[in-house]
Amino acid sequence: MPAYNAEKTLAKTVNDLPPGSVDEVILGDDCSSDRTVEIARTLGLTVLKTPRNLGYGGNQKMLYRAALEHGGDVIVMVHPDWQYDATKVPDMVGPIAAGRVDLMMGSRILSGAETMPWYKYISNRFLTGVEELTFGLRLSEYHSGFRAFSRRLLETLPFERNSNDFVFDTEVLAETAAAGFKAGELAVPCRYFAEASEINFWRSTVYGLQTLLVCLKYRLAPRHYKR
Ligand SMILES: Nc1nc2c(ncn2[C@@H]2O[C@H](COP(=O)(O)OP(=O)(O)OP(=O)(O)O)[C@@H](O)[C@H]2O)c(=O)[nH]1
Ligand SMILES: [Mg+2]
Repeated sequence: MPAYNAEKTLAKTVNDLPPGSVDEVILGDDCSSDRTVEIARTLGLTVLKTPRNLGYGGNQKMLYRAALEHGGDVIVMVHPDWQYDATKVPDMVGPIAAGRVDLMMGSRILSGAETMPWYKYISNRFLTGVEELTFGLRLSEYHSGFRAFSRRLLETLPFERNSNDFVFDTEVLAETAAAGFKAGELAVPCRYFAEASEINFWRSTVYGLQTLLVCLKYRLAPRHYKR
């Protein structure tokens, strides 16, 4: 769980994990200014802290490194903002554990995206269209904050090279496509409320433009996304 000021929603997200569905929950704290770390310790999570505020991508790099070191076979990433229905973790892990795919995406679009604000829905659909034409992973959305990876995939992708910002998530999918891994998806209901959606319009726009740049770069020179 890549966390940044998640004190209000962390416990709810952790409590949604079906008992016995995961061996370890690792929380990466990117220098939150609230009680995220205290709450995570109370909940019994493994807590890692970034040395300084690295950003969402930098936080994930630290987490995937740790998940591999700790011996994870299937590694699940879910935002601790209670936006995605974390009761679905076993359904996300299943197809990977069975060896059918190496990446699973929790799709808000497949579940109807009813609560998604209209401007997010439209930009998600547009960017996903461009990404599908570029990467061809056959996904209904490329922007989910609920993902699962096989160990093999994380060991193969050169994710350490990626951005420390939000576009990290897009680069992971570009690398997944470049390496020829198969992806699958699951309909995952989502919730929108203040604490679950704090990225402002400007940062969303920057993320959108950076995503388009990744697509362009992939078209021109896919080797950038290969190990
Ligand atoms: N390191 C870091 N992480 C952040 C920051 N802002 C948000 N995050 C993380 O990024 C996740 C996504 O941010 P949100 O504000 O939930 O984004 P959103 O508007 O819900 O975007 P969607 O989930 O795509 O609809 C959060 O759950 C945090 O884990 C930040 O400034 N720094
Ligand atoms: Mg969110």
